Amino acid sequence: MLNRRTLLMAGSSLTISHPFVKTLSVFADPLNPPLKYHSHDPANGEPSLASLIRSYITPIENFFIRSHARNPKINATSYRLRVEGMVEQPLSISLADLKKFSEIALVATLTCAGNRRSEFSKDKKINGVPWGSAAIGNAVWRGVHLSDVLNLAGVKPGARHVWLEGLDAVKRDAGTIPFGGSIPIEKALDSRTTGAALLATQMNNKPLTPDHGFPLRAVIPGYIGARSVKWLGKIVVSDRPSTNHYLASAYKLVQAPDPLSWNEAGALYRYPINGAICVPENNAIISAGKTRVRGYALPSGRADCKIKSVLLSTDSGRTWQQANLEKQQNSFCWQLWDAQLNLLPGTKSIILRAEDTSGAWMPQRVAWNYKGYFQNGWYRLPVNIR
Ligand SMILES: Nc1nc2c(c(=O)[nH]1)N[C@H]1C(S)=C(S)[C@@H](COP(=O)(O)O)O[C@H]1N2
Ligand SMILES: [Mo]
Repeated sequence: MLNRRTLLMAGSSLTISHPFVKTLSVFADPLNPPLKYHSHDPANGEPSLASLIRSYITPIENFFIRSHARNPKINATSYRLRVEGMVEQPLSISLADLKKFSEIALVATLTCAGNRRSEFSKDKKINGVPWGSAAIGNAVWRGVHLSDVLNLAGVKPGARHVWLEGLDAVKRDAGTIPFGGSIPIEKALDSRTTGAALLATQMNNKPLTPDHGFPLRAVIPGYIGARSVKWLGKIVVSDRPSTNHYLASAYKLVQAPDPLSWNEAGALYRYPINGAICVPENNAIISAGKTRVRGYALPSGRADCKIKSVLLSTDSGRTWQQANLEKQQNSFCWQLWDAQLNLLPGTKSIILRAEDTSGAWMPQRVAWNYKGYFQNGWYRLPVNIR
């Protein structure tokens, strides 16, 4: 079978011969290169930085994929979402039933807690997908409010957390477990802010693709990507956080992988401010003079929080220049920016730091952590100025 993924596995520059088309280059569009895959089974890929920031809304082909297991095969007709636990009335909801709830569309950025992980490896090696800075994307999500579904089921007093469980089977120890996690009940019941939790059937006005969670996924604006469970099969309302590995142990900031460290550390939910320089590329050879620099910044994932300023330095942080912020600005969404810098011969790097309206800054340095999460330190782009 010839598709993008098998082609990628076979190598990057395949040409196909055909009697009528002399030679057809498969990757004819240099403006739209496919994702760079860190692994194929499961699928983990990120776009090039240059293609990442071509538009405010990230096209599906440019949207990173982070999966812990193979895509489950789901029959949309027999598919049911189960809602159980501390509810008055457990529910079993088909895709047709979902259409009876009011339809909501919202724009939200999804980012992996491991975005920029590879920068930690300069200090000490880290296991896990070696993400660059493109494990992030901004999409239009369409679906229904999680709160509407929970209110129909009737949340019992004393409920504190809402567990979300996928239909995938992740290999762990001798067997398999579903990918899952939970969010606080307050986030799950939010229906007023643009940060309201969504059960999404569509991404950029198309049905979800299998890689992004067909037929239904959670989208939890402002939270690490791991809380936006794909291939959602079950929702459990509970008085305690999920016992799923991906809430109880993984996705925590620890220095060592021992049980005490895991238990002492809190689960990660909201993501911090972050940002990256996407153009020019790493180690680019650039002529001295004016150069356009572009990238993204992400405000902390809290309501009403936006990027306030993006600052760039070409002299190791002694002086800073403001970047222009593009017009489209929404909380829970990234901010694209650009700047015209005057690069002098001998400039070694361009440094970025950003500030948001909650007062958060990207810190100068982030301490190494065992899983390599939340790398949001000043972004340093090495350049060669000729
Ligand atoms: N069921 C399931 N949901 C999942 C995952 C997964 O492996 N299985 N990965 C999570 C992680 S870690 C991230 S960052 C996002 C990535 O979403 P995307 O692949 O659509 O970009 O999905 C989350 N939801
Ligand atoms: Mo992630």
